Parts: sequence; C-alpha cells; structure tokens
Amino acid sequence: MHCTKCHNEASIYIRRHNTAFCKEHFIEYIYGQVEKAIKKYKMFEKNDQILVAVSGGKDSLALWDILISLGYKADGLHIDLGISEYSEKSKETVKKFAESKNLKLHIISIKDLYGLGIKEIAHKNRKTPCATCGVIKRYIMNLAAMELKYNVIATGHNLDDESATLLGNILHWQIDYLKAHSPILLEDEVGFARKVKPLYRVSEYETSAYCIMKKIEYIIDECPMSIDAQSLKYKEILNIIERDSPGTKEQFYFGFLEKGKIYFSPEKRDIKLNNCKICGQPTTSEICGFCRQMTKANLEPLRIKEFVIKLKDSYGQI
Ligand code: Q46
Ligand code: ZN
Ligand code: ZN
Repeated sequence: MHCTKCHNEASIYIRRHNTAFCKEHFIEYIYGQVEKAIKKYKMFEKNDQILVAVSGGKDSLALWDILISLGYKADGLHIDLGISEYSEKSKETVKKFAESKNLKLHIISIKDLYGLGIKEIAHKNRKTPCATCGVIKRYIMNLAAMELKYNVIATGHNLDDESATLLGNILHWQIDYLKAHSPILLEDEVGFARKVKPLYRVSEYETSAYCIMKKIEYIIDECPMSIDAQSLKYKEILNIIERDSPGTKEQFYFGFLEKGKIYFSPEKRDIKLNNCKICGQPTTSEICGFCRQMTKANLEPLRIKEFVIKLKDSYGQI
C-alpha cells in the first residue's frame, strides 16, 4: 500500500477515509484534522493561554504535543487521583513528557490534599468512583484554569469517546446531557473557562499511531475503575458496526453536530448560576457538586482552593 500523498510506502491505512499515509503525511493529516476542528469551532487563537488536561494516556499526551507543534501556547494540568500504582505511573509518564519538551506542568494530588484517593472518597460518598471522579476533575480543571489565568481548557476526547458517550445518552434519552457533546463549551462569561475538544475528528487508533510515530511514551493501562464503564461497552458496539461499515462513528457524531445543534447552541442554554455558598465557584444550586461531595465525605472542600492559589507561586510546577 502506498501513501496517498507521496506514493512512498504507507505506514498507516485510515479505513473510514480509504486513505493510506507514510509517517510524514500521517502527522500532517493529524495536524490538519486538529486545525480544522480548532478553526471550525473557533476554539482558540495563537495568543490564548491553553491548559491541557493530561492524564498520561495517549489522547491527552498526543493533544499536548499537537498543540505545541502547531505553535499554540499550552501548559499541562495533571490531576493525581490517588488510584494506587496506576496514578503513580500516570504522573511519572506526564512528568517525563513535560520535562523532555521543557513544558510547564501543574500537578494537583487529591491524596496529598485530602489523605484519600478517589476510590475512598467515593466509598464515603456512597457514589461510584467515576461519578465522584467526574465532579472532582471538572471542578479542579475549572478552578485551576480560572485561578492560574488560562482562558481555555483542552481535553483529549477523541471521536471514539464522543460517539460512544453520545450513543449512551441517546439510548437513554438523556437530552440534558447532549449539550456536553459539543466540541466547544462557551462558558467564559459565567465564571467557567472555555472547554474544548480539539481531537473530536481523530480516532483512538490514530492517536495511538501518532504517539508511536512521534515516540511519545504513554500509559497503556486503563484506569482500573473503568472496567465496568458503560462507555467501554458502547465503544465495543460501535467498533463492531464500524468493522462492517467504516465511517459509521464519524457519520453518527458529525451528523449529531450538524443536526443536533439546537441542543448545544449557546442561546438555547437556559442556566441560572449562583455562587456556591462554600467555595464561591459558579453553580446551578446553592452549594456546588464538589463541595457537596467533599462535605458528605467529611473533607474540607476549601483545601483545594487554597492549594490552587498557592500554585500561582509555582508550587507543583516543573
Ligand atoms: S479516571 Fe476517573 Fe475515568 Fe478512572 S475513576 Fe472513572 S472517571 S475511569 S476517565
Ligand atoms: Zn507520504
Ligand atoms: Zn463549592
């Protein structure tokens, strides 16, 4: 098989586009897909300060590398979830990447701050680890971005992630969750940093290939809490369909972005925000989800705020 661009020997075949690329043109293709996503949704410009949420997995590290390679100003934020060896390995992987490229990385460790990891906090809350983790990660990402003066948070959600969670939400008709599938959430004006997903046009297979070709070391293990995650089942189902009909995931998700716009266009949002009575962060209730969870687990919610403010003085950075 030959590269569609230069006719040299191909290194990768992208089935849904029926195209093959050599290493050089594959990397160029990935940059093109990400730039297209950034421009189409006006995610950010070259002078924006971007905070990339980096877990140590292939998607977030590929995203950080791509943004830097394209000339964007992007620093990293790693949240150490305190999930045994997995979190240790993840943190070391992210640190190694940041050091090798001389990039600025902020690290926030839940266990160092509260003495408990996500699993233990979830146990005290009587919630699933993933539900607890989701609230905590979203809160910390936003708080860190606002306090450290980043106006954009970029996450490594790829085409497989978005199509699988969209499928789950549609199967259960969770209309309220559909807005979260937009590649951009414009919330700057109400105390939230803008959240963007520049990899929404890129598949999981392509982010792994990118990391391999660029020699980026990433953590292969999935989070041990994800074993029962429903989204993994939806990914499997979509992969089965994709095998017979290449392009289905893309048609499904891109089709939603065109036809389902009414569910996420900013003017259709009807949210009233208050300041959380405990931490002051924006919330739709009196007390935000983070403070509610931490209080229920007998932990002091404000500890995180003090820590993030201290981060400004470069504690926790490389
Ligand atoms: S990190 Fe957190 Fe995921 Fe692990 S505990 Fe669940 S939500 S599976 S993206
Ligand atoms: Zn080529
Ligand atoms: Zn709060």
